Amino acid sequence: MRTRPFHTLHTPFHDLLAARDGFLLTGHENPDGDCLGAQVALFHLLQALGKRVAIVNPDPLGHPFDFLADKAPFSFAKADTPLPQFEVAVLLDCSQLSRTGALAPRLRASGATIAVIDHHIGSEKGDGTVCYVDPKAAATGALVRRLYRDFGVSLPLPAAEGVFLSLVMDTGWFRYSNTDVETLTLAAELVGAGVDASRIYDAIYRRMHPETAAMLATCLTRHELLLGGKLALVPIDKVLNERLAQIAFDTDLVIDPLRSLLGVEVVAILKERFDGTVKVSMRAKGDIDVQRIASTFGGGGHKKAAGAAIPGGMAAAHAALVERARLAFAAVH
Ligand SMILES: [Mn+2]
Repeated sequence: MRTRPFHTLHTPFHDLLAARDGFLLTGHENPDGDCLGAQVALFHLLQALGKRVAIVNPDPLGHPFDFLADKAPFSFAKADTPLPQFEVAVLLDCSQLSRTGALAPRLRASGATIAVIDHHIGSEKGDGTVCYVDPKAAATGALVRRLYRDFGVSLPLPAAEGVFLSLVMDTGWFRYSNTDVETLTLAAELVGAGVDASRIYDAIYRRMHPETAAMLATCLTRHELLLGGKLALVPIDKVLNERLAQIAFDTDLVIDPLRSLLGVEVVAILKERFDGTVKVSMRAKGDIDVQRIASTFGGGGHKKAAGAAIPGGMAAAHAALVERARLAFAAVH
């Protein structure tokens, strides 16, 4: 018989980690830094607990997160490659199998237990049968850090770097309102454990494609101030969107200058795909809850950062979004 790792907190999630073996860690398509950083950290925790574990994402590690390749073995699922043997699939930073793209039907058909570790609102109502969800946590990586404590395992450096990446990505390097005592205490502890903050910053932000400045100018030129200047909206048509994708342009670059403007309360970036789907990402300042706006389109996220996919092309998505935002402002003001 296997000896079970000792853990101090007995939730169904902790018991699952202790009792089962063969974990497949995955996350949403186009994984962000929180998702990937949390995967690195959970990978090393499960290894320390003596478990078989693999990270298999719907997409390969893209720029700028390719620097994580030497911190954990990342793989991604091509349509016909077999998945490693697993009993438990853990979704990180999301809670719906549909977010895992082409992996979703394979995970569903596997019969494996679906577990969720996430900090999005309502994630306990997703596809996970065993969940570790705390919407008050600034990042999914912070939840994985708590698991290390609960199991009495100390963080190896790659895991500390993963948690740090999660924290800085989801707090905007400690500028957003989710920056709290836990995040700052944790950051200090991680730097104490050897994390080089400036190296991580440089890896993410100092290796951009040379066309990035010109593309940023193009995107900013297209911004519209609507609803009395409260909504800043940037429509990115499919041709421009394709070009941005080719240079791995981070549309978050467009958000900050617009969110800085006096009077702007919501920034919305609308990215049109060739199939007519428009991906909307919203950031708020002040009292507006963009998660609520996103949820009216079937999307989700957090109060100050949320997204959704709207079918039907740019003109329809633009009109629908402005109308929902108008209603949201009317409800607050
Ligand atoms: Mn996150």
